[in-house]
Amino acid sequence: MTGAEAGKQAENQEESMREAVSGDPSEKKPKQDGEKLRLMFVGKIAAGKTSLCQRLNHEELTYRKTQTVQVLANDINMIDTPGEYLERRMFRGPLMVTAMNADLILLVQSALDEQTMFPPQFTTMFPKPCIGIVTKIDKAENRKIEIAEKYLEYAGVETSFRVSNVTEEGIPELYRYLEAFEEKLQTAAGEASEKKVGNEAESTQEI
Ligand SMILES: Nc1nc2c(ncn2[C@@H]2O[C@H](COP(=O)(O)OP(=O)(O)OP(=O)(O)O)[C@@H](O)[C@H]2O)c(=O)[nH]1
Ligand SMILES: [Mg+2]
Repeated sequence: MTGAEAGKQAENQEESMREAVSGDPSEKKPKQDGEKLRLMFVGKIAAGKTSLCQRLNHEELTYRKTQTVQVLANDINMIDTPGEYLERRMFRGPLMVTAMNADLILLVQSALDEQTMFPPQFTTMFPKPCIGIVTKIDKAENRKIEIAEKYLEYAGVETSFRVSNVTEEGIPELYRYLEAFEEKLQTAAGEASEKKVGNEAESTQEI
């Protein structure tokens, strides 16, 4: 091996070692299960919950009536509920229990619906933050979209988004909000675990 060849080989080895240690910075690290955001979707039959799940998962829209609670594991974990869970009072208990497994609850209201099934202050039944989503804005006039937003506001959501699952209008804005929410959640979890370690160290010293 010539000196130049040996130099090149050493350079290549160094490069692959650097990659092994730090990884390719342009590639996004796959999320661990505990790092993924868990969303739960609640809304009337045909409000557009499953379609929204498909959009957030970057899937094609395919109609499938949701018959039972569905857990969809992907980059974001999603709990899709059937409209019946909101429309029938007997399911309110299971809805509350299911919400314990979510980080954020999305109340879904179609802008084409003249009425709402969300009673005022509906969000108080969940011990988790709730946001509102107005769907079907591609088909509704502005007045109807505003009414749908009002319904969600009365239900007690923190903020709301207008989307179309068909044209994807509003989906990137919602996605950015969810990413920021996930980041905040991870920071809070990191701080909480640091505090716990600190407290444990203190109590060990006292002993
Ligand atoms: N135009 C339009 N149609 C939509 C939109 N979102 C959903 N749909 C349509 O509305 C219908 C019902 O959508 P789904 O997503 O299945 O509704 P869902 O809330 O999951 O209904 P359940 O599973 O019965 O509770 C389907 O035919 C969708 O294609 C939207 O933003 N715009
Ligand atoms: Mg569905």
